[in-house]
Amino acid sequence: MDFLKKLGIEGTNLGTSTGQQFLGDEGAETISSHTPIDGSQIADTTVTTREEYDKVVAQAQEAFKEWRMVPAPKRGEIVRQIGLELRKHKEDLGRLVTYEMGKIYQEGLGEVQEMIDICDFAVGQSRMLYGKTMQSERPEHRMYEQWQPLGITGIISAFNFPVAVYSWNAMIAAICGNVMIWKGSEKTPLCGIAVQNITAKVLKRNDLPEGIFNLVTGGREVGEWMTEDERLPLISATGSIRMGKEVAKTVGARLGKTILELGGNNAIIVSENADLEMAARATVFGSVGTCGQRCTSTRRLIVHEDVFDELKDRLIEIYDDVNIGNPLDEDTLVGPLIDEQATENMQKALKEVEKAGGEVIYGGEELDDTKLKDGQYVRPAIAVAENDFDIVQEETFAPILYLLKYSDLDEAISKHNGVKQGLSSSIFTLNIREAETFLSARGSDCGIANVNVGTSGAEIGGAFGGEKETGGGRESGSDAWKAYMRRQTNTINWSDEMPLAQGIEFDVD
Ligand code: UN1
Repeated sequence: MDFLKKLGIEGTNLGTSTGQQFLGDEGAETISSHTPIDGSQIADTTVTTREEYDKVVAQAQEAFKEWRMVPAPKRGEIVRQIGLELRKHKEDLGRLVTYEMGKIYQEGLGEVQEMIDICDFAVGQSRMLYGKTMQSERPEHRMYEQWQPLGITGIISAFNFPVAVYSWNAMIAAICGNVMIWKGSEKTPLCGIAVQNITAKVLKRNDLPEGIFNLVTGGREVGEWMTEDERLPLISATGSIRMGKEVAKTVGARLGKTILELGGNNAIIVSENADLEMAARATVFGSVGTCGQRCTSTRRLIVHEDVFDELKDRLIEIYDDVNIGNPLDEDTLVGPLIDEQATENMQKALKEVEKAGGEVIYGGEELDDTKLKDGQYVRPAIAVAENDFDIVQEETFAPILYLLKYSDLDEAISKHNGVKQGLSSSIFTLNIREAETFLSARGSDCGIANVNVGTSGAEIGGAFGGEKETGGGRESGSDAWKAYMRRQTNTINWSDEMPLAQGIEFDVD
């Protein structure tokens, strides 16, 4: 396959890299990457050994000594070149994302576009690592703060956004002066290698040292080496709440820093004052896009009783028109789930809704006729449910949309906030009082709250992340860069006296 070759993917790939070269021998333990499109094997990747891991950390520590002293705008210039390389490889990398992860090609391209966008953002940010100046209470003293890099940033990313989430972290961390160790998902190792090949080209061209952008490959064990490792002051982890709690505990025990971007249970409130057609379209993208495997996917639709039936019927109409199949085909809107386990989880969830007293009113079945060999194709499901069903309280990584009914806005907001997660949220209404209430302190409790915009598909310019069990971290735009740096407060005395703060007299003569 041409695009694999162009991205430097071979039959067996080395899964450990210090930036410009890959480590290891081809006899090492490997993991196989299978495409969810038809279950066939794409290529193998070696798993990082402990010895290789320690080599990577040592190399990263060395690189940090040099990289931290490169002026931030010059670091931005390297990220600018990475953005240009990504533009050149957009189609090939987008295709690999589709091939290895299963999202449709349009979304694969969108993911690479997010990488390009964050590169552009980071280039600008590299000239804007601003610190404040303060007025000292002492005469002829100057006070200011400056931001310094932390060191090695450990990045643990998930299968569903195998390249974009890495770059939100890596490009911002890089202009801040950090070096990276990245462990992607075991389900998408080739995406990591392809991105590593792209950044390596830029590093080589600029005579930069090994060890700025590093890659390790493996499962839980490799992740634990990172979270336990005091040489990694910051761990940014994306994944399940269960995983995030473990990361928080381990990194917290050594007083390291974390950025956690964990599960969501995102809802849209649709008021009787909504433009229902807009609400329906946003809901469908949010619930069936990426086959329901975004952390921002719309899982709950909280609909006013006056428009409940109308919206339900319209949704079923649109769902009926959605093409499910090979994500590389242009007219497909829903590709496969990542693996068999995901299909099982979906089936289990649907059974639980019925057991709790809800009703699956549309879809949910496995599509054997669409099955390309072992691809996991399912029809997205709609279920009428109650917010307090155990299964509705959980994030099932599959295209299931729970319909909930409400009669007044306070009730809708209370249902909306009545889950443990707090990532993304939205309201569809043309009524300004409802919109502003939703955005107010008594409204949505999520990190992202939108009006007449769905829950998924955030732009990179905003800070991305959520509250409660979503983990509290913020990545990507706004001032998320601050989490990758340490704040240093500086006081300079340029007088010929030694006055103390708070007017304390301490005469030593
Ligand atoms: C994720 O699912 O982990 O807002 C990230 C969105 C995308 C990112 C999702 N820009 O849906």
